[in-house]
Amino acid sequence: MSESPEWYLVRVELTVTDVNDNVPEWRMVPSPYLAVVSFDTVAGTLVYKLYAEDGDEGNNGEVEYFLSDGGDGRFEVDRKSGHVRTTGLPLQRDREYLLTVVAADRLGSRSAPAVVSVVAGERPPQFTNTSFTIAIPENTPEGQTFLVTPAVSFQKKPIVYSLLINPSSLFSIATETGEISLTRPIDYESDQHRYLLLVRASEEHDSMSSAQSCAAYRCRGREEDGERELEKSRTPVGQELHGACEPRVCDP
Ligand SMILES: [Ca+2]
Ligand SMILES: [Ca+2]
Repeated sequence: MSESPEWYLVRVELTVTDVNDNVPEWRMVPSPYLAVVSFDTVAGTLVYKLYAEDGDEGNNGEVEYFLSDGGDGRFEVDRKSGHVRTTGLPLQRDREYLLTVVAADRLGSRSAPAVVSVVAGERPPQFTNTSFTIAIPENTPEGQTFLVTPAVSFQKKPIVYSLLINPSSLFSIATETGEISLTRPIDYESDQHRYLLLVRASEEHDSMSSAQSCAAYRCRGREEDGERELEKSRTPVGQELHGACEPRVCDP
C-alpha cells in the first residue's frame, strides 16, 4: 500500500505591470523659456522646441504637446514633436507673446503648465542659469577660474561679460568667456565668508544686455571641508562648466 504525497509544488510567474503614475515633466534648458522670431517671418518658422519626459511605459509615457493659451493665433504647437512654429498671421514688431503650453501622456495625465516667451524682435542675452551659488576653498590661487557664467545670444552675436557688483575688487571676469577668478588670495580667518557678485552679459556694439547674480561662498580653511561643501551643492546643469566647482541653480 503506497502512501499519498502530502504536498505538491506549483510554479508561479508574476509580472509587474506599469501604472500611469507619472505626469510629463518639462526638460527644456535654460529656464525661463525664451525665444525670438523675426516680426516679418514666414509661416511655419520654428520658434522653440518643447520637450518633456514621462517616466511611464507605452501610452502611459508617450508625450504630446499642446498650446493651451496665448499667442493670438500667431503660433502653433506640433502635438508630436513639440515644435512651436509661426502660423503666418502678422506679428507685431518687438511685441512679447506669452504662450502657455502643456504636455500630456496618451491617457491625458497633464504636466504643469509652462510659459514660453516669444519676442518678435531682439532680446538681451540669457544666462544658462538664473543664479549661481558656489563654494570655493580659501587657498584657491588668484587667477584660477572657479566659475563660468555662460550666456547665449539670441542674435547669435559675441557676448561681452563684465562685473556690475564686485566686492573689494576681489574678482575678475574674462571679457569674452565669462570665466571668473580671484584677483588676490583670500583668507578664511580674516576675510568675510560670503560675497554677492552681479555679472553682466551684453552684445558688442549693442545696448542689449542682461545681468545675473552669482553668490560665492568661502569654504572652511582645510581642503577636505571645502570638498564636502562642494559635494552638497553639486547639481547637474545643462552645460558643462569649467573650474573647481560647479554652480547650482538657486531656488527662487
Ligand atoms: Ca508607472
Ligand atoms: Ca504618465
